[in-house]
Amino acid sequence: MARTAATASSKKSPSKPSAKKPAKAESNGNGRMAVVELMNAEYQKRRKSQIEAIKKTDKKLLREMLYQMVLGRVFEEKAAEVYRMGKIGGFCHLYIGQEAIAIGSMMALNPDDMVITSYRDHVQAMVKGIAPEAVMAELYGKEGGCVKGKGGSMHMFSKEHEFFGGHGIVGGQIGVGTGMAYAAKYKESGQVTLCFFGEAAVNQGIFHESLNMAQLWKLPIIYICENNQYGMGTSQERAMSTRNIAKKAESYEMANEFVDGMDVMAVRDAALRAIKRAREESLPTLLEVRSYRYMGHSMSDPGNYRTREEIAKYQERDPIVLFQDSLKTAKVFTDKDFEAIRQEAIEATKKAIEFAEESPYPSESELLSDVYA
Ligand SMILES: Cc1ncc(C[n+]2csc(CCOP(=O)(O)OP(=O)(O)O)c2C)c(N)n1
Ligand SMILES: [Mg+2]
Repeated sequence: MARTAATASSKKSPSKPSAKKPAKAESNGNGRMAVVELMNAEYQKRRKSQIEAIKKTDKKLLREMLYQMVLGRVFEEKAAEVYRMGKIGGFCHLYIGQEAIAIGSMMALNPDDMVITSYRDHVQAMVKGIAPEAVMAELYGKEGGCVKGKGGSMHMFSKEHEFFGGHGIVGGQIGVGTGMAYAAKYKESGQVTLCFFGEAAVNQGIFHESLNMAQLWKLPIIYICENNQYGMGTSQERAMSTRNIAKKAESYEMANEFVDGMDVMAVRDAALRAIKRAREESLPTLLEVRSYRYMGHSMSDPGNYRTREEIAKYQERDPIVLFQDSLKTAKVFTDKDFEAIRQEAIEATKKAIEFAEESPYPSESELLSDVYA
């Protein structure tokens, strides 16, 4: 099991629950800075292995992985811009900074494998094959969206692409995803399920109930906890008695791994191991993938629970910058290639915006179709 110094659980003695006001960002800042310093040092040690992994991976696949990461970033930066212009209404949760998790894990799947996630779903939807046009039009609430403009940001979905949402109830998708894996096993379809959720969902009963059943019934599922360290404005250390989420799987005798979510090749390696376990032995895995959310919880988050310095510190180990650095050192791509990939992503995003702008709003006759109550 891959472990890092940064996962060591806190030595703090249990303290009485206090009714005092939440700690200010400044006062818990030092501990958080120490964690990122440790992760940086750990990554530097591991960098050689990332380069080795790159050398063993097909160049075309590496290009596609980088393209999808850059597309996710450029697409969401544009989504934030048009949101501020009032073109997108309702909630909008961005994935900026977490791209290595979706790309590293999902690009290790077969096309007919299944994916389910939370409301932070735009990038996962695109990696699963839903066109950027259909995702952007969905954000705009337009007819050309992947669910005809009736789902919006939180509810991307496509049966054709085996992408089962986009869920707004924290942890809700863990139960549904477990059911999907049960169905795949029952029907002997050979499909593997990837089920993403945030670290705050781990405190819910459904996480524990689902993991217990998945191990008991030997389900082909990979639970991916995207630990971006915050659940809305609450940091993990204020809400969870242990920092070590991967270890929780051991209560159910389930395979588990801690992964650096800023390192796309490390995520891919861990995902490949878990997918093999699911496909060949029909066994579940819990992956805790540690990353960091650069943006607010949603577009309406003022972000006064953390400092700018903390965000900047994590951005020093940006997953796209780290990947490009290693690709360059391994002499796979040059700065010119990186620029071409970026331009391609900008172009795809431009097309998506044009499509969304031109697409009509759903007609009134659509109001009650596909609605179940
Ligand atoms: C059952 C439930 N409780 C509370 C909420 C309100 N809520 C929405 S997002 C969120 C935080 C979730 O954080 P996390 O699981 O870490 O995911 P992240 O947003 O960081 O991706 C909360 C409490 C909800 N949507 N559903
Ligand atoms: Mg979180």
